[in-house]
Amino acid sequence: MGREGSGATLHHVMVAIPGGVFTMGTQEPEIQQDGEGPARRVHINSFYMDQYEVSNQDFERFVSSTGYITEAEKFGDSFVFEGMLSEAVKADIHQAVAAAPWWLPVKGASWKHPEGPDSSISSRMDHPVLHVSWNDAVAFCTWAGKRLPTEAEWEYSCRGGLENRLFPWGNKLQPKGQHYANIWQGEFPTNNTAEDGYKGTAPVSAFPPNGYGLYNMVGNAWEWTSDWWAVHHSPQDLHNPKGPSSGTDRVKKGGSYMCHKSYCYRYRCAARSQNTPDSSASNLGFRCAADTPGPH
Ligand SMILES: [Ca+2]
Ligand SMILES: [Ca+2]
Repeated sequence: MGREGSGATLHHVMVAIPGGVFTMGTQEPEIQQDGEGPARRVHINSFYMDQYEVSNQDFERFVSSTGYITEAEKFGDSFVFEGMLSEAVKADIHQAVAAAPWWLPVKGASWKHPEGPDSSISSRMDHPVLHVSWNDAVAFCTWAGKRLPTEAEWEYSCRGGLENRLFPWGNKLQPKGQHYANIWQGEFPTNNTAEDGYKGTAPVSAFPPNGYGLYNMVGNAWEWTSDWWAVHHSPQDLHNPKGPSSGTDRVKKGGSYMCHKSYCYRYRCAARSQNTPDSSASNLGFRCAADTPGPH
């Protein structure tokens, strides 16, 4: 574990997750409308999980070998957090999301240009890839001989062998004053003090791993899962659940560097949120799972 998977082989690193039974969701939901409850006992077969979020370097390898074009590139824009934009880019934008005015649609924003055309990933190759839609994430995982994790597999992985804890490492946000995840310190959305060391994304190998050796399950970038979104959970679906058979949105887990307890207390294992499968944004990425490790 640790940093041995640096450089071109980062995406090789998967962890064998032992099968078992765990408590999925919570009886004490912090965000009721997200369907965090009820707590239910769920059986999970053994599988493999990427140790890290998929990085820019990983995604570049995929694009250079396949010529893949992401949905954000096809649409010509993607959502970027206002606090990360240059004045020049901001001056050009006249619409925002009414309920979340800090999200701006930026022309030319994509995985290669996370804050628009005047930005680049060259100093962030080991950071999580952003601006990838659910469809893009599926394309990457398929190419790598892998697949997206189900929500249940993701949450089981997040918990790292601990039962009924808020975070992958326990119930205390900062044991011994140490930062365990890349989230937001300060006042959202106006003042990001970056006490954890990162105003935006961090390298995918930053911060201590959880009990399964997985990094940044909460915080850094949100992560897509394979499930359709619903807030009511079937009491029958307790063995390797795959979620509803249809829907309009896909489940994302873990929160991001933009999450603060005051408005987005979603950097908890039981927390969940959703986006349409063609959505992309400057805080949303993914990691892959597999029944056996992928060939790449
Ligand atoms: Ca941070
Ligand atoms: Ca994450």
